[in-house]
Amino acid sequence: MRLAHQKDKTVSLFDPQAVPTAGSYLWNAHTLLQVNCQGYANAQFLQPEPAKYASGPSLEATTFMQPEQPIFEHSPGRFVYVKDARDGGLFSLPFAPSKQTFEHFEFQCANDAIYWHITHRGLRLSWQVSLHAELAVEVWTLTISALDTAKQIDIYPYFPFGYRSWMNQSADFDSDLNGIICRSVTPYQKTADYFKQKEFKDLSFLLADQPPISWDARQQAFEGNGGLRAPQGVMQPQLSQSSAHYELPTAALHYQLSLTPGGEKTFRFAFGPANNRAEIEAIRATVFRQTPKLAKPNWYADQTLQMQSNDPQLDAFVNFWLPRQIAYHGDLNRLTTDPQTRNYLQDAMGLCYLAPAKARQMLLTTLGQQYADGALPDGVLLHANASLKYINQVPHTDHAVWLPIALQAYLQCSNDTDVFDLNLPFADSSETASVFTHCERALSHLLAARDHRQLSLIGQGDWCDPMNMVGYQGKGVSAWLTFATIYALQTWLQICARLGRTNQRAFWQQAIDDMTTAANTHFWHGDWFGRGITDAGRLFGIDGDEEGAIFLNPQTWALLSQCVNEEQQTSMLAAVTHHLETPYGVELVTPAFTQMHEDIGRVTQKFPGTAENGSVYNHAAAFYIYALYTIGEADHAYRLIRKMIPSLDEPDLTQRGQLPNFIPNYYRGASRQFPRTAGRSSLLFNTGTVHWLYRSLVEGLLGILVTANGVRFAPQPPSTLRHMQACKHIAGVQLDITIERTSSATCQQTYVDGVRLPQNELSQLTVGKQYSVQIQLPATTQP
Ligand code: CEZ
Repeated sequence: MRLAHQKDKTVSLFDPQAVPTAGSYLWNAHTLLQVNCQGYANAQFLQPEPAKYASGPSLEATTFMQPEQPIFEHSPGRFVYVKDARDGGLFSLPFAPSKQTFEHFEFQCANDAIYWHITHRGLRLSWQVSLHAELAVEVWTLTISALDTAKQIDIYPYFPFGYRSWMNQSADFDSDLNGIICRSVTPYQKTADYFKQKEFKDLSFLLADQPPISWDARQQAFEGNGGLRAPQGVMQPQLSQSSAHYELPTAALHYQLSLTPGGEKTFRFAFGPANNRAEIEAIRATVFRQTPKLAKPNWYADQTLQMQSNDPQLDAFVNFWLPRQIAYHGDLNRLTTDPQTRNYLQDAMGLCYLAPAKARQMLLTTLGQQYADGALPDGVLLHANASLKYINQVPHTDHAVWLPIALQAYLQCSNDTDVFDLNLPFADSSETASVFTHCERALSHLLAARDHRQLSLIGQGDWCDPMNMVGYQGKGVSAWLTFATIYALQTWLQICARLGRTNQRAFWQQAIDDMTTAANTHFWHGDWFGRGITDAGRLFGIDGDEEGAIFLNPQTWALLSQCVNEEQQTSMLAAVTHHLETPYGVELVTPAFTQMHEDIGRVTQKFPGTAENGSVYNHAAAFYIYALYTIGEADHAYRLIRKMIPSLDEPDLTQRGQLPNFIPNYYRGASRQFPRTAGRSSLLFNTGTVHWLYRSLVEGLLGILVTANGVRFAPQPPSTLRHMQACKHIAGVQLDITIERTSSATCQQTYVDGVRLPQNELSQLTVGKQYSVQIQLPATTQP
């Protein structure tokens, strides 16, 4: 049997031991639940800062979401022990903690639920979870049926709360609520924090729809000396009914059932946080209704690109999981209340293709927090009490780059030119100015941060957050940022042309020309561009550097900003393919750094092959894919898209450790230095990758280029593709596109409703109309 398969917007895995890290995620407006196939779970909710209601066995530092989170024996999870009363045989659902081999196992990921379907010891069991539509509550359902023989079984739902607080933690069974309630106090020391934390949901609960025959709320009483594979509690006829008094709290319930052959029994449980007991009562009343309102993440099914090609795995990912991941970013802002400005703008860019009105709001929110001197803040505050945290306390130089890029996508998807006339405030003055003026100020501010050579200063970091010591003394410059600034200005000029506002054109063009010359003079070295010049004047990221000899980003953005001649382009592409491409995509830098370089910074201290230190950092790989389409490298771009999406085939799946239901922020790189781990997924689905991939598919693969006059079609399918169909809503119209290669075409021919389009351009779109577009491309010599 295959290890995994996908159909009807679901992906399934059939062996938890082969890919133990495979998982999925569900969310509602303020809650995220990540669960892996073994049953380990990580849930967070916004109150409005992110918090947990179940934790690991030691108190965690508060931090942002981490890649490759380790799982250990007592990691939080949602489990059920099942004991055969006849012979005492014990196993656990969905796999951990007992980790037995099942006769049949299926872990199935869908949009609004995660399911396990298991057959074992004459029983059919299904374990499934959804989030409540509005509340931070997980709704779990267990269905057990006996196959051919009657069964006497004991079942023990087991939901550990973990170590909640060193100040105060306890748990007890509440027979009126019919559940275990865990109380704790989020640790604090400053008096002022008391008033902020009063409203915190410091209670956690496990509620059941039917009364158990026994229970345990004390971890140690339940586990005893048996360990989690065979806890002492389940070995006894009854659980000990112990409460936890400043002891590790847990929630274990016990039921007994007799099933006749074919007989079936269903239980429902609710798990989540609350501020007080009355709130739990109300939750109980809603959740145990006949049909509770469950969250159905909106992935904008009616707006999203739908394609059918000869690559069903790609279609399945693009038609559902990809827009779902974009939608997640738009709904939860990566579980922060101060998303990095660059992230927020790119999240808005992705949403332009699915929900332009929402993207518009995000763009305006950002501009409303701009300073009057043009600077964009390091993070966008999404809540009245939000503050800049973690990385947002470090000034970064690149935020303005993303503004015209996101605005251009917005304009293409909406045709809303009026937005540029809207008046908005600034964060630090009573002045208001139009969106257009806000943008010009942001770009002027970006340009002001250049050195005497016209190269962009890097300060304490650009796109690469941890590249914090190249320019902290005020002199170091970034090649990536220089090219990105040129590209941002070019994009802005295109927007200005579309708006018919060309008075400043000469000024911006001069900056573009000066910077292009400067970048070529100072950054080009051998066959590719260096990454930057340090405070001490060292050009790094060049051939001959023992570590960090070639970086992807400067090459990508030099291509995007058209700063290269043909010869440079050829040598750069060859260098990237040769040095950076792996079976899992293109690495960000190679060789990965193995020691601290004090003139580069913190990035060199990350473990080689992880994150920005030489992983296949998908965000940057997606920039590269997009750039490849801008220079007509269709096959090359397609090859890298395919490497970015995990496949269903065993070696790839087990090496990445992830199903094709999201794109992680990175796959381990440093493939020459650490081949064993190369390709391993970070499992973190917060990433700007998805937005750039989506844009690459719409503008590159399908070649839907919205212009001031209409749409120009310039598809770039790979040469292996003979025929494909796609439907996309964009700029207020529906495009049903057929692309096919035929030997009768010598150049691209585009027909709309049977009439050939001059220059492959459809002008004067009628909003609300559906267009049938047939595109014929010359046949290729390849298979
Ligand atoms: O965070 C991302 C940032 O969210 O890293 C990208 C950057 O462009 C994104 O805005 C590249 O640096 O070490 C750090 O501080 C890093 O900044 C990481 O936290 C990194 C992680 O991968 C989290 O997604």
